[in-house]
Amino acid sequence: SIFGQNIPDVFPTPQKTSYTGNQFAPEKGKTTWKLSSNIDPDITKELQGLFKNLNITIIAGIWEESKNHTIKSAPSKPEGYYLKLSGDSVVLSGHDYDGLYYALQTIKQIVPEENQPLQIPGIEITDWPDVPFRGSVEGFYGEPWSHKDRLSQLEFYGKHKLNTYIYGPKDDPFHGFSDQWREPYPEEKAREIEELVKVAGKNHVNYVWAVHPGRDIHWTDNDEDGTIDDFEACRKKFELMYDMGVRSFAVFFDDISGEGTNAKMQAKMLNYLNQEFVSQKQDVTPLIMCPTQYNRAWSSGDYLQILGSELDQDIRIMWTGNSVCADITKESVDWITERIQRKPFIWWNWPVSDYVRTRLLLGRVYGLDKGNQGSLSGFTSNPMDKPEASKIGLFGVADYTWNMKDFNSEVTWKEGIERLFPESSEAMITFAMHNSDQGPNTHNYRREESENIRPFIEEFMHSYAEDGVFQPNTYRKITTEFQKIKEAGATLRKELPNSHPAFFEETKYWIYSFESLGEAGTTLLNNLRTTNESSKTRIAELNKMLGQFRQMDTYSKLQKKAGEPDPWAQGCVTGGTVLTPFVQNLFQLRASEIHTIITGEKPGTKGLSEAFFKPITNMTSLTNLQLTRDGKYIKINPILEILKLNPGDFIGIELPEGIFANYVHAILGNNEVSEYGEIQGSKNGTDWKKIDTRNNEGTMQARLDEEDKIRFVRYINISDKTVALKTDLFKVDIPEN
Ligand code: LTM
Repeated sequence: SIFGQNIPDVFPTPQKTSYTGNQFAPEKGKTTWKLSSNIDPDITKELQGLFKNLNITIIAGIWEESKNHTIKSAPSKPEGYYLKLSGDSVVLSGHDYDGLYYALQTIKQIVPEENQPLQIPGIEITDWPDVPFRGSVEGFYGEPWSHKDRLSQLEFYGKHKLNTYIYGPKDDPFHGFSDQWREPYPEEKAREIEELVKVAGKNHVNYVWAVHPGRDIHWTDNDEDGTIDDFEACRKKFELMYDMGVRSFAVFFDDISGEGTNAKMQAKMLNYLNQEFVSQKQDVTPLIMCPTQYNRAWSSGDYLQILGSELDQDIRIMWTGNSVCADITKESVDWITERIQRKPFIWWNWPVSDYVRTRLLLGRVYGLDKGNQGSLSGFTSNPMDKPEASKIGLFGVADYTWNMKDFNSEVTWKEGIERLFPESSEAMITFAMHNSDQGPNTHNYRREESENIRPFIEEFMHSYAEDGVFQPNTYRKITTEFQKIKEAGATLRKELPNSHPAFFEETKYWIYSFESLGEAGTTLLNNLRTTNESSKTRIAELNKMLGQFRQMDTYSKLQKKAGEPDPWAQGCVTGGTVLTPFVQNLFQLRASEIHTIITGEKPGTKGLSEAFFKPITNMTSLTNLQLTRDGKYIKINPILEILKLNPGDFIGIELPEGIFANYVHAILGNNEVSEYGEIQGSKNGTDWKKIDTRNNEGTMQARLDEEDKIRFVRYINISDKTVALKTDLFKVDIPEN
């Protein structure tokens, strides 16, 4: 509340806002309209809807500074606008069409339609964006967004002053991650694109169509007409897209090898398209290209310098930062700017989750340097395959790219959720704060998760594991959080199917699972309370908890998409960084404690789901290793690619406390595997001993004595050479009791 007025905040945050301290309630009457002749009829219509039958003057239009008008003109910056609300008038002055449209979007936040009778705050805003092109690049692997999804995105972008949507889903064959890039779209898809272009235009969004020719491109001129045939094929495809209404184009060369990666030829091709297509058309915006070396970790030789010096100056070059998935620091922006001799166009790989598909990335936008103001030609975020869920992140991207200096990561994140889910924002905040981290991943890009409770959980586990005690305050804090999670899950399960069916469809198994996690945590913590209930009751309670926890596995199985080939990509994980491991670990401690008290025996294995068995490796590229439990077999899910193990590299399995391996069986490819490496076992994960295996053609197996108490089993490369292997099978047997 400012000056006692309830003025809603505007997002993205305007560059300059001042309040006059007055609030006006115009009387009913005849509205006076002073609209410039070049105003868009859609904008007129919306203004008429907002300010009808009021004794007030509405002045709106696109004014240039030179034309000495009585009102203050808009800032002379593209997309800028000036807005003034006072007792007798409302002024909207756009620097250009986009500016006027954005003035209207701001007014709609300040004077919401439902706010009747109309109260107008005294306010003056001068506003413009920091980054010229802001939005998303649909550039992920996996199922592309649907037509309906995209329409909803475009509307969202318009409202939040995002002006760019780059169309480049890896799995659209006509975009071209295959040899079909040259071909026209089938009729139905073409009609859809035409509609998208129109809707984008209405929302002041540039629909940028990207081609991805590099997997199958040849720098040859077979018809000997003096032009490389594929330059011409690409120009022709652009012509087809132009006829469908597209006016912005990009060419991607990411994730390719071979002939297509040649920087000189890429530059030649882009310049050709610039001269023979863009310049010829007059109404096409400057080209955007994604290089093959699109991040610093992958850059080598003079590739980037060649692009920098040879690409026409108006062609924009995309850049993901210091690595594939990275924060966008000022230092990394300066590094690339120098090489490509122009401001980079950022392709931010967040909240994309194609490399961690079991996770939802719903956290806040951070890691983007405020010092990048004025240093970027564009900024697009690569989102999740879940478009509705991606809007939480995109809201933050809109705020950062519009006004960096006033960007507040935490405030924006909360505000985005409150606006997107007004009916259930509290539950959604709880859900989002525990579903934000990628988990261990090949790109080593991590986001914070469960920060509100992490320190308490760490303290609790530390003192409970060490001494079997815990602080009552810590206990209460964690218990309250699990109850909150349970309730949040239940609220979202009930409300979202009606209020946000599309979001719910994308995330329902995570939501169900979140509720089960809340229940399991609550039951388990309850089990620790100090009462004199019998151990029987305690065991019944632990069994109940196990049921709740197993429910999460069931949801995960339901989430597995039919046909998804990669085991690591299947299923859903919720609270995967802090909460789920906490419940797993605490259960293990508690179960063995109670079991021992009652029977004096070692704990059984029957109740333990695969979540209690862990893959182990020291290979950073393999942090996605997953296990499956099938009765007495614990198996590493096979990896499709050939794995290269350097000297000392290992992969294996860790069993829970009190459970010991009695057999190991590995099929890893060829004889080389047993020649250069061996299977080892360990009681504690630190001291390892060779296991004498029977070896044959890459198969290695041995029976183990349970008395040896081997809880860790691994295959390790003990040679000084790199060993290539295929993980067809790596399994450990445990006793089934
Ligand atoms: O990042 C780029 C330029 N290319 C691909 C994307 O298609 C993919 O979505 C991300 C994240 O996995 N990584 C890439 O390498």
